[in-house]
Amino acid sequence: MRGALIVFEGTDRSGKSTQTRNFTNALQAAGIAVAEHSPWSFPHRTSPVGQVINAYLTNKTHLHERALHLLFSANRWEKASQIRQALRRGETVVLDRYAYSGIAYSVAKGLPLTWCKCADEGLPAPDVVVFLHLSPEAAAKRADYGSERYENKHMQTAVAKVFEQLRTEQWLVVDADADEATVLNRILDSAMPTVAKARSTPHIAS
Ligand code: T5A
Ligand code: NA
Repeated sequence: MRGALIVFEGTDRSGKSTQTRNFTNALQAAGIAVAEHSPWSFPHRTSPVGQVINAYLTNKTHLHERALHLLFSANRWEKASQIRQALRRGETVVLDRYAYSGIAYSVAKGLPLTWCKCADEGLPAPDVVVFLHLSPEAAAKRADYGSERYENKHMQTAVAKVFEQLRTEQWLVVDADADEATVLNRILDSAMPTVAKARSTPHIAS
C-alpha cells in the first residue's frame, strides 16, 4: 500500500499545527505508517529558503511580493521529492499548509490568481484536503494572535475569500470553533474513510 498525502489548510490560528500533530498521532495509533518527523509544515522555516521567509514574516526584512510568492513555492519544491519518496515507501505524509496557502495569501495581497497558481504546478497532489474553518473573530481570541505580519482581520478575511474560491467538492471542511478534542473527532470522522481509500489506490497524483 502507498502512503496518503493529507494537507491541512485554514486561516491563521485555526488550529492546523495542533491538529496535524493530533491527527498524525491518531494515524499511528491506528497502525498507519507515517513519514518521519510528520507533520511537515510549510513554510519549512529552517531551510535556507525558509530562513528568508521567516525573516519576512517576523518583519525583519522586506521582499517584493512576487519574489516572496516564488520563495514560498520554492520552499515546497525543496520537499517535493521527499514527499513522493515517502508516499512510495508506504508512508503517509501529513502537511501543515501547502500550495493553497501559497495562492490564498498572495492573491489576497493583490497578485493575479493564474500567475500565483503556476509556481506550484506539478507538486505532488494531495489525496485529502482538510480545511479548518474558523472566523477571524474566533481566531483573534486564540493565544499569540497578531504576532506575525498577516494576523489582522482585514488580511484574514481576504485570505478566507480566496480559500473559498479554491475549494472543491473534495475538500473536507471542518468547523474548528470548538475545543481541541471535539475538533479532532470531527476531523477523524470526515477524513479517515478518504485516507483508507487513497492508500488502496495505486496511483500518486501530481
Ligand atoms: N503563508 C504560508 C503564505 O503567505 N504563503 C505560503 O505559501 C505559506 C505556506 C505563517 C504565515 O505564512 C503564510 C501564512 C501565515 O500567515 P504558519 O507558519 O503556518 O504560516 O503560521 P503559524 O503562525 O505557525 O500558524 P497559524 O497562525 O496558521 O496557526 P495554526 O497552526 O492554525 O494554529 P495552532 O495550532 O498553532 O493554534 C494557535 C493557537 O490556538 C490554540 C493553540 O494552542 C495555539 O495557542 N488552539 C486552540 N485554542 C482553542 N480551541 C482550540 N480548538 C484550539 N486549537 C488550537
Ligand atoms: Na501553524
